[in-house]
Amino acid sequence: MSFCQAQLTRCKPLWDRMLEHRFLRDTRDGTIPDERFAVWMRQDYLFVEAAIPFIAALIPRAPRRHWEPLAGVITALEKELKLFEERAQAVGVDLRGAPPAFANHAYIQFLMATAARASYAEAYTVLYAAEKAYHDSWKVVQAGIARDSKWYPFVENWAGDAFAGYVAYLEGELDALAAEAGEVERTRMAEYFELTTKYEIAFWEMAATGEGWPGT
Ligand code: MP5
Repeated sequence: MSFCQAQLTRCKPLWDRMLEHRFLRDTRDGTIPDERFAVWMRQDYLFVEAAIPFIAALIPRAPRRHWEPLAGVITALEKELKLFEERAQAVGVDLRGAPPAFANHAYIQFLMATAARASYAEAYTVLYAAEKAYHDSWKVVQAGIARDSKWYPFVENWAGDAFAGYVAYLEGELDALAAEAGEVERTRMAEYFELTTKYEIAFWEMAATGEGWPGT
């Protein structure tokens, strides 16, 4: 079994928890309150912005064949920020209206620490897990959301065919990196996959419960 398939099988209980999250269900069913969705918009805008330096930091350590695709990821992220800005304008949300929530702050720090300290294959594992998580999560939403929902452009972005192709590409490349890695590094890659999945769950939970910091 390939590395990615092995991780998705091993982490299936966690992955299913993510896909069954009430934030996704309520968005799919059209019952999500606008203010709840706005929390996710504000927070994910900050996350996507932070993903740009994460990707940029990987380029100098990437194999030559990854330079152009990673540069393309940065272009796609800039386009995504514009999608957030367009939707925010349309529904009257201030994308700079709140600082990063606890889970978002932690996830962003995790990205930065991974870029700085982990091996390239480990960092690429985080990239794959986060992109695969979003593709699968928005597929859940796509299965029931009204085509004329004001949130549909987000569904199209992550659940669409272009993104599916990108995730499939990442999967093939990560499998190749895992095949070249030694046993110790492969074990760490598996840990990064699981940790990223947990951050994704924490992110949906934050979107569903609010932007505050625990205990404050
Ligand atoms: C992604 C995202 C997908 N936007 N937010 C979280 C919390 N996880 C994953 O990444 P991208 O780079 O926006 O496609």
